Amino acid sequence: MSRAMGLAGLLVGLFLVPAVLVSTSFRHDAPRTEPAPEPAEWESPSGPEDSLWPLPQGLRTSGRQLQLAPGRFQLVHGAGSSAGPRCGLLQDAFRRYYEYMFGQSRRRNWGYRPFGPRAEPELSYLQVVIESRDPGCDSHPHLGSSEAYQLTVIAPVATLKADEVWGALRGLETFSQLVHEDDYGSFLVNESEIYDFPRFAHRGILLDTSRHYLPLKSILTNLDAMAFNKFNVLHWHIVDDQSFPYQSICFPELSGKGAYSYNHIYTPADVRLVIEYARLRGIRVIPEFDTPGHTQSWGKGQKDLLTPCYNGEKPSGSFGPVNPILNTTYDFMTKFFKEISDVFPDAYIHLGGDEVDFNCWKSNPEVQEFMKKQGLGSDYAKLESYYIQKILDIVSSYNKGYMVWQEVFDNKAKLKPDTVVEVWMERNYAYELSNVTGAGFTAILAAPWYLDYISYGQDWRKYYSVEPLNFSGSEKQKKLLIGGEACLWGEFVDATNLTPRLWPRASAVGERLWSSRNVTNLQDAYRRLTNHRCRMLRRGIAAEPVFVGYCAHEAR
Ligand code: CP6
Repeated sequence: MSRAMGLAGLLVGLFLVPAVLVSTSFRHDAPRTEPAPEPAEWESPSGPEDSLWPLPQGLRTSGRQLQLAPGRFQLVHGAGSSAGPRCGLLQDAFRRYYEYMFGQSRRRNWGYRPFGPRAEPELSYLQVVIESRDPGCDSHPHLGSSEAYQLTVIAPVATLKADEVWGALRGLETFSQLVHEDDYGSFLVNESEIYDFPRFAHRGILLDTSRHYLPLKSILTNLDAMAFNKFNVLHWHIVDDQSFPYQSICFPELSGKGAYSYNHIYTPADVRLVIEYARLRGIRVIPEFDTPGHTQSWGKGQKDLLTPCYNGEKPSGSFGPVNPILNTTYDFMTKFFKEISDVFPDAYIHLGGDEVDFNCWKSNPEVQEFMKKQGLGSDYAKLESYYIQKILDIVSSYNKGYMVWQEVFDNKAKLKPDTVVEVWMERNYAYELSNVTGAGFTAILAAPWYLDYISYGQDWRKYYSVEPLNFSGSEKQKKLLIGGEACLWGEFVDATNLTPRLWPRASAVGERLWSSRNVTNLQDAYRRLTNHRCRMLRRGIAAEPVFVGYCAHEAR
């Protein structure tokens, strides 16, 4: 299946589905407004799509159920697939998803209902077919990766087709969400046809490992949860004012002096592990090394990097943002970002540039002198742009793209056309999106999705109800909004509360960024989200409750 096949192809495809799909309800992004299906099919309050999250773009299910026998059912490579048993990424995913579907039952040692004359037909295989010549088993996902897939569940063999392994990963997640266990311990799946692809290419979660150190385990668990919700970018806000846990190879003093302790660090091996664990789940890791502000911790291990602040004539003893007037600053940054470019395989690095406090620069006589000499007047935003542009040039020279926070655009730094501008300020964010895309830049929306901020009640509804494309602009501008991020800043978050604070609230953002624009029914979302949250619990994610209620498996 190629991208070109598109939705039209899907529709044609669906009408060619064999007659076994009796009494179907075709549900393409539509809330429940279609003609009522056969009553018998719907007497039970739950349908097969009742726990799908995020909702696929095109979905058609039948009331006919198939049974899966954990001892016999297999995930296999289909004939004609460009991937085979040597595709470690898929082999790993097969093992994982088998475990998600049947793992608990095996541990409980429950059998399945014997197949009697009245039993459902058996589904024996899910065959996975990668159609692109290069499946991408050993590659890293990137902004242009295809995550589209087509899933056909009809006895006796279900088929999952995708261009690349990334789509297969998304399809395996969806298939695992279709399989449910009934009260007798049987595993059932409704015959279905799904064609699916993401609405936005960049669907991120920001984790902040500076305000509090996050143990590796927390980060990996979060990557699992991200895969369950079809997120594909970990924005790793790895260092900030409070601590520098990244253990640099060239500059070990940065974490040596700037980390909270010798143990509160990410070694090169830790970083590699995070990147590989993410890759196996189709998740990119974009590191953020935020400068020139938010850099207090950098100063401890790198002499003269930060600007000395002055109290009148004399240095006050405190330090401000990175010192933009010294050559040594750029020598350091050149080496540092060379290392970062090598360590992190993603094509993008986030360079920060947010919330720069100009007071220290203003107080420093040498900075004032430099401003005069450079003809920057008293416009310190121009000094910030001067600095940022030099950093951008350094990073470009390593053939990396970059992301920046919106201030860098607001301060009118000269940006390469493929710069990604992340819009984070809540005030007038639609207007900002309009300006950023109007200037021809790619944008990412974070402003309405600050999940570290909590309040009483079901705030997921607020996150869910955001329509990212509600800003004024041409069609061309709308295409420049490539996605969004749910941000979990770390001031009040560590390993104790990370998971329940993020999930399932971030799931709301996940569906907004994956599913079709008209998937907006809050009642329908509520029902699916509560089920999805129970599934996350079963899979070991301590997601907080959506509202009052229970999960079936809790009682066992
Ligand atoms: N840290 C960094 C932060 C924030 C930003 N950058 C932030 C600002 C305001 C809110 C939440 C987070 N904690 N480095 C801004 C992008 Cl409300």
